[in-house]
This record gives sequence, structure tokens and C-alpha cells, in this order.
Amino acid sequence: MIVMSIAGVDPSAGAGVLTDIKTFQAIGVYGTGIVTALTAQNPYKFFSTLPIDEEYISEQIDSVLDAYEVEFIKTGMLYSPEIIKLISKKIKEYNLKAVVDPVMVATSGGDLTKHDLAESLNKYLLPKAILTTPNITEAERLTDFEIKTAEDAIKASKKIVCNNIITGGHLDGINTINIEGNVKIKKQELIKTDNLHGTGCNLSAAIVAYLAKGNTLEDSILKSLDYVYESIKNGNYGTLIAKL
Ligand code: PXL
Repeated sequence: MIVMSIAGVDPSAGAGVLTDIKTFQAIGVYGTGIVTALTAQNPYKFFSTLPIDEEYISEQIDSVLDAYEVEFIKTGMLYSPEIIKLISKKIKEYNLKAVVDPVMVATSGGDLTKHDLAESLNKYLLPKAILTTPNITEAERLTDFEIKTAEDAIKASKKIVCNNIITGGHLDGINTINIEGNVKIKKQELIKTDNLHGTGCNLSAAIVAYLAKGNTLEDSILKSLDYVYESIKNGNYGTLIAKL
């Protein structure tokens, strides 16, 4: 089982492609990684971004898919509307099943893009996705609708153009899952910590790994919520580290 992450590189390895690969490995699938941008950052401070040319992102994708059979991918930081359009084209070309993490702002507060990506995500990428995994802020941007309560989250989930989970880290741990219009709530205990950097990346990567292992979309989401919860409890080093 070979999966793919298309995302940015966080050199501190808490977020982006590096943590995605660790999550894939921890769940037992082989991860490949396409780089959309380099960043200079640590969990507490975001310094800068260096985007990769679209042509070169395209070549990375083609080079991996030329050799490997991949069914499930996730997308993270995509940086620009042009890159979003490119990925949308590749999903169609290679018939990929994509989980889209609609990354717009880093946990540390750094902007991961200069652009307003919500419009192009809605127009080009989400209609082709099997799931999107916004947090509250991202769901608000995608829907232009303010989320203050659990009821608001349900309303927003119905406005999003594809299956979605709106994560509840900033809503008392209330995760809102909408699959084919059926909305379910999964509440989780919140863990007190100052290190949540990359937890969104790990969630979408875990979902892809569980899907590749043959789980249904709903089971993949539920197992991934547990996975990320356990990971945060263990210090959020991106993944669960095998006990030696
Ligand atoms: O968690 C969002 C995210 C995604 N991708 C990259 C990041 C971050 C947050 O810092 O750096 C590369």
C-alpha cells in the first residue's frame, strides 16, 4: 500500500510532509512525499516560505506515479491558486482519491500563503475530494460563516462542498463529521498542552493511511481521531513512537 502526501516541508518535522511520512509509517503504509514549498519554522515561530515552481511539483508527482500505484493521497499546504489548480488536474489525470487538509494558517500564527485560497479550494479542489478536514477557522473561511457553537459547526459542515470533518480543537473537542449529508458528532476530551503544531497534518495523513488499509471513510476518521489524541497525549512528536 503506497500513499502520497502533497504538502510543504516544516524542517522541525512537526507539520507538513515530514510528519505525514512518519504518520504513514506508524500506521503501516508506505508514504511518498511531494513538496509544494519549503518553510523555515519551529513549533513556536514561523520565519518564511519558499514555494516550489508548479512545473517542478508536477514533475515530482509524475515521477512517483510513473513507478508506483497510488490510490489515496492527502494534500496540505498548497500555497497558491495555481498549485491548487495543478493538483486538481493531477487528481483527475491519475484518478486519485484525495483527502484535502485546507491549510491556510500555521498553528504558530504564520501565514502559509500570501493568497486567499478559500475560493480556489472551493472551486477546483474540494469538488474532487473524498474528504476535507478543516479546523474551525478554515471552515469559517471556506463557508464565509462564523462558527461559535456546535449548531453553527453543523450548519457550516452542510455548506462545505464535499464530505468533511470540522475538527473541534477550538470548539470544546466537538468534531463534526459530515459524510454524504449525514452529520455525526464525535466529542473528544481536550488535552492541556502548548504543543499542537502539526496535529491537523497528522489527522489527514492518518485518515489516508487507514483508508489505504481498507477501512471505510467513517472508520478511518474515527480511528484517526483516536490516533491523534494518543499522539498528543504522548507529547505530540508527530506520531506514536514504538515502545522499545
Ligand atoms: O499545520 C499546518 C501546516 C501545514 N503544512 C506545513 C506547515 C503547517 C504549519 O505550520 O508548516 C508545511
